[in-house]
Amino acid sequence: MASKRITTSPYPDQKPGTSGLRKKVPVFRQPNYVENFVQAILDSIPEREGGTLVIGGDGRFFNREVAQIAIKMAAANGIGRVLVGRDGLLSTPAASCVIRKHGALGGIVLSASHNPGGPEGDFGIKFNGANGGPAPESVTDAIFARTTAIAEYRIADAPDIDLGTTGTTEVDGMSVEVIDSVADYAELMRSLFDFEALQRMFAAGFRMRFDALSAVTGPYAKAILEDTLGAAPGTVVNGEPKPDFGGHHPDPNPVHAHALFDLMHAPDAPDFGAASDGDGDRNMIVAPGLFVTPSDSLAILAAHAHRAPGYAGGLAGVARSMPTSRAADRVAAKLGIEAFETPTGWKFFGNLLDAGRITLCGEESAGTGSNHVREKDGLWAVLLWLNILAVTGQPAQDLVRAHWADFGRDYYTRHDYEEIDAGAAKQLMERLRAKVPSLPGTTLGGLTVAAADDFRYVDPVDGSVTEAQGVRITFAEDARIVYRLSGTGTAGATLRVYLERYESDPARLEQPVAEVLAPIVALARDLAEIEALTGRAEPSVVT
Ligand code: VG1
Ligand code: CO
Repeated sequence: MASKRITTSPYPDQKPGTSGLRKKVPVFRQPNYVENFVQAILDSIPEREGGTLVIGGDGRFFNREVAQIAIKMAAANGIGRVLVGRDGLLSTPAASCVIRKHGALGGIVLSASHNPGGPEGDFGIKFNGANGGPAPESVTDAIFARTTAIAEYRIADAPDIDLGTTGTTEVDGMSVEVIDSVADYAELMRSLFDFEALQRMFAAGFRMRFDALSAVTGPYAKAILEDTLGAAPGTVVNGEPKPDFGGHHPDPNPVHAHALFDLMHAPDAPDFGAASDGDGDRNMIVAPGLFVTPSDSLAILAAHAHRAPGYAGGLAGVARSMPTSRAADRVAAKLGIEAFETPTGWKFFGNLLDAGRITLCGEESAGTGSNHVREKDGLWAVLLWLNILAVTGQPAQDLVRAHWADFGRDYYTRHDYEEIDAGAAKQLMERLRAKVPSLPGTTLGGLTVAAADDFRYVDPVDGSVTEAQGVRITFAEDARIVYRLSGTGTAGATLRVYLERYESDPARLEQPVAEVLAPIVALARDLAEIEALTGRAEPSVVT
């Protein structure tokens, strides 16, 4: 074992955000940068002596190198056992599953999720605790504080381990098990879903396309959909994880997963289309000719979850992030269960899940999950959809339309202004916040403001308060605008504007989304003075 001094500590320049530390690869490759952060994580794990640590990532560029460093540092810091996915691969939900199943102290998850990879792309390191979920703010704050104070790190003087073969070896007296990345996760999925019903559905000719976007979900989707459930070979495309995701942006939305989107809108579309992101925690669902918004998907899954064995007892409650449409709330009201509204980011769901207050949760950014792990879970959402389709025998597009007929439709879109000047973004939000108190009761662009605030969350379980989570303006006409700044970007700032309008008139459920929302889009631009302050007349991404 060796102690090495950190002579120059380039980290930190910023607190890790809701999804851990995300930076450009060249930043992570600075001397001591990774080591500083990993040592700070290890220092903040209480009673780590002899405990188990899980290590794995989404396979992006630099994943293997950081996995080797983390293993050697775990050995030098008294960890008793490391479980690492083969080739250093673990999807984020699989890492959560492995942490929980094996009673680990936590896990180090290497991913920048939906951000592009490669030598000039993004990298990320996140710490998940013993419940399998992202560390709460108290822990990430402690990690951050530690990075500014440590002067040395501990690392084993040992050769790299062979990550390519499953089996157990030792590093400086610590046991390292290279595990099959898929096995524990697949077993968990089998316990939740009616695999036989799914096998019958595929045997009867059900066709689907799963686009893994050359990211981590490929091996999971192939093993479960093709090898276990009998989906036709070739169902999973871009199924080989690549360090640069084949040059793609592994973000499952109609813009970045346009190949799938186009296929599902073609005349001979398969029965169901799905995609997942870099680290496998997000999902995109497309029915033939119909994109299912993530907000609708959460609501539809909540309405039908009881059809899958894992949820046959019904749901305790549902939660959605604040910018997610209110579609899930309508389902909760009908089911007579609690509905919660949390800040953006998965860690806020953890307390509600741990306390048994909710069973399902989700975000407009294509994350959906349940109490089976403590992360959002892309493939899980796809399997729940498939289970519902198998039980109801209904085509996916009919299921969506039936849902709108029952509950009304939440027309929804998100406009992202990426890589804008950070100062301008801050100013824009400050000006909006200053306007908020005077808005209620005023009429803007023909709509009357019913309420306006900067979202403040009081955790119903532990009472902790999280301030300034986004400016939301609701209108008497059942419309809403939300503004917030991204916490996961790695260059400049990203402004996200979330726009929605509810419609319950049965004759108005099939309008073009852009048309329905056009007045609200225009109003949102004016109100925040987006062009004047950022110089952008148009968003860079519309989903
Ligand atoms: C984005 C999404 C948010 C999600 C987060 C992490 O955050 O909006 O809903 O939880 O990414 O997802 P932000 O702060 O950039 O808006 V993942 O799949 O990147 O871990
Ligand atoms: Co992700």
